[in-house]
Amino acid sequence: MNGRTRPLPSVVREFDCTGGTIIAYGHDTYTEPLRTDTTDYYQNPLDMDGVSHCSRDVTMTRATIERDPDLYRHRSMSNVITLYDIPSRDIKDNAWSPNTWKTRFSLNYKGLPYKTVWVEYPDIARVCQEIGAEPTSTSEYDTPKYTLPVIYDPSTKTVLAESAKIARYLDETYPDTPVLIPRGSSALHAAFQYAFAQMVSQPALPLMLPATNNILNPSSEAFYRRTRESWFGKLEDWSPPGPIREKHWEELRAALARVAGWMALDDEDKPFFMGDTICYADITIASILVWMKRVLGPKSQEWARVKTWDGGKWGSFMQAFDKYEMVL
Ligand SMILES: N[C@@H](CCC(=O)N[C@@H](CS)C(=O)NCC(=O)O)C(=O)O
Repeated sequence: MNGRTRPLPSVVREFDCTGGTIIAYGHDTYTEPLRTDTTDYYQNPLDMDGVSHCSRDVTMTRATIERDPDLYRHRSMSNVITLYDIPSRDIKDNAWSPNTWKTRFSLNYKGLPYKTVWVEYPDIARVCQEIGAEPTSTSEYDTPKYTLPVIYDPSTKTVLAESAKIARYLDETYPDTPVLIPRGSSALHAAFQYAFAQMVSQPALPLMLPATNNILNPSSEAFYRRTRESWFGKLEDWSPPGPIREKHWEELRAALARVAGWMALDDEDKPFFMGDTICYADITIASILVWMKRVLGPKSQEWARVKTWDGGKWGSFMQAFDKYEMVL
């Protein structure tokens, strides 16, 4: 074993599966030699080959568990859910994708342990077919379209694609965890998902897709550029700095203001969609916002601007998600 290592502290040892064994499918690999410059990197007990399979997440995991051990009451050594997600070349813990964050936030909010398998864009269809995940839609070429997130839950031997279906599955399968979609609100949630996608996700695309392309690994970057440019032309021309980009920001600001207005209808001060408790509609919003924060940069001027909108609502909204913003 090269590099300085030490065993995981006992609290994390119970989560060896969450301690950072990250398998990379695809053309780019994420295995990296153990870091020697910090004691915050721990030897993953599953690593027998002298290489740490990306232990970057352990620090955050350990801190989070120590802060809030109840989050992980469903822990077990081997029977954990696998979340299939798309990696990045320079986001701190890889995770950036808004749709997969819906499932990641859902799992984190429920305190269900899981491990992440990273899949590059060109490999998504093959990996989904190999593990038996259904396509989620039909592509522009009338072929089945496979997307992430996908989960595999070994305790029920279930493979499931599509973030909202996964949320419903998690609620049904783990009824003693915090509820994502309260009973009786499935229809409202579905309507909200649709409205939010049209109203907020769509105007975010020209601002966010070119920036997203820049944080992908080479094989995904080439795939993303080719597929997205077939929709609207060269990515760099989608939202160039200046009046066009300002107009896009204004559209997004107005869309989020409308959502803030909906949320204030019951009570000006309620932080979340259904009051004081997070539900899946909030997770949907947080997943778009975390994408913006991570891809534009948590310290970027653009993200700073979003946080101030609606009297600072979105900044404090995202602060409430800090403790669920982890990558296992
Ligand atoms: N409705 C799906 C959408 C999932 C989705 O579009 N995922 C993107 C990543 S953010 C994807 O896998 N795209 C594959 C591709 O573009 O080929 C869900 O919510 O799960």
